Amino acid sequence: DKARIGVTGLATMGRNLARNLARHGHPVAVHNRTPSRTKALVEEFGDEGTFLPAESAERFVASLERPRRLVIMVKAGPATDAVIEEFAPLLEPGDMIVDGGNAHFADTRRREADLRERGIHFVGTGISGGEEGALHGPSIMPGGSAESYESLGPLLEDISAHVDGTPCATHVGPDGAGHFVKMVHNGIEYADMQLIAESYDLLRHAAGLAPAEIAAVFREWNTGRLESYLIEITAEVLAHTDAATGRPFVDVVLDQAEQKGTGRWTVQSALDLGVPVGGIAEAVFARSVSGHADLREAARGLPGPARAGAETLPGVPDAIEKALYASKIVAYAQGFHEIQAGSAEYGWNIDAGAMATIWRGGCIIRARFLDRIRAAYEADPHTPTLLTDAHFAEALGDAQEAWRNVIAIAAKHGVPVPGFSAALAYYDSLRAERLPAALTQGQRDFFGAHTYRRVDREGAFHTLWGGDRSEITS
Ligand code: NBP
Repeated sequence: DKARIGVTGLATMGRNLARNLARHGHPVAVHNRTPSRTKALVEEFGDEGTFLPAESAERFVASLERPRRLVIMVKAGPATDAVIEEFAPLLEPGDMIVDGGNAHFADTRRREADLRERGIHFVGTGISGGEEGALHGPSIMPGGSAESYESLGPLLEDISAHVDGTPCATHVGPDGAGHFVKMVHNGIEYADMQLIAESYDLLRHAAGLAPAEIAAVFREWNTGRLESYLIEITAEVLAHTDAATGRPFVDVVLDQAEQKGTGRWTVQSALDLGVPVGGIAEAVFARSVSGHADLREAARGLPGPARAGAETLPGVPDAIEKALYASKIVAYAQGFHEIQAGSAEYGWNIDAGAMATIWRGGCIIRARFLDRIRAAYEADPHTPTLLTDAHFAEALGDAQEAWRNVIAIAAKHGVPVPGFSAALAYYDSLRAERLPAALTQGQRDFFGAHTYRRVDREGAFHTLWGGDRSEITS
């Protein structure tokens, strides 16, 4: 008997994905460059379902029913190309290669175009939720052809997370659309985590609360509109005590955040697309700043306010909750703007509301909040920004005093809040009647004759700055 699907690359992710498929009753062929991993998987978990182990690429491909569905779960980058080159010659027109790794969408576009010429469907697929998600139900974001989704969709939806009976998997769009959306998902995740980190920092150093007390605040927030996986685990981490020292765990962890690159890609891509994603960019930069131990060491003695420490500021937790919610709305609005811009640029026709829907389960940013985003797109599928949705606009209005006060308190006490500040600046920029960009245009025309447009007439104009300062049309 043949396998319905095959997985090659059986490290943490591939192995759990294969087990997930087997547990759902799908016979799964398994293969890994180093055969010991394949053996170990079957030995340990062989009784969870039907596994068809193969040592060689040929045997692996031969064990798949046609059209073949082959999932690659190897280290993203050159390894993915190597594996494609190993398997593609063994496949036939109509077969499908699913790349479930964290590939850059530009690589996915290149691979898809190449394999399409050879008659093979290449399905770059974002898979979110880490190893737990892969095993128990991830959020799955497949790109590639609509035809391939007809064949793969039922399998992927079956093993994905489900929320209210709806699978957290859907066809995102052609070629690199799936990996693009997964990338922006990760960028949003960076922003969300940064905003939570700033909230913690303020509760600690402006409101003077201890980690255990802050854990209780997050636990409380998790019963309201901020309810989410990230808020939940924040409470867990803050409540944890280090066994070796008896100190709060958060105080024994080196304060230098690392990153694997998808947040950076989100910002790089946003720059290419001309989409302002300041909240996401500040989150990436905040990790970068934290890692510059040398700069931080050199600057440590610079003057500034002492942190409030034990000084208790009444009402601050509630104000921070409002600032966090408002800033979160902005970060997500920026991420969704990037998705819509990418969709327009590459002709993907992505349904933004459907992305919010499949992120509700399985992935790191899963949250009640995503239902609100889905509803916003249901109300107006073509809204230029989520900020103007009735629910979000009301929340932003309600947060005004708190949001501004929190940022002022942070500035006063020397607590850095780049995420909160960037979010508010974006909000104020969008709603401003006039922006100082008019002055920028004047400067550009002055030093570079770059021309400007006028508010009262069509056309491009230039002022003769070095001459009699009369205006000419250009
Ligand atoms: P890794 O990213 O650690 O990759 C290890 C796997 O790649 C092993 O199976 C290894 O085979 C194989 N491999 C390498 Br490395 N080079 C190869 C080559 N030239 N030819 C064939 N196979 C090769 O595994 P992972 O952490 O399970 O992640 C898999 C993918 O899923 C990655 O793209 C990752 O970015 C993505 N992802 C990971 C997570 C997560 O939480 N870990 C979440 C979402 C997505 P070997 O056993 O022979 O060395």
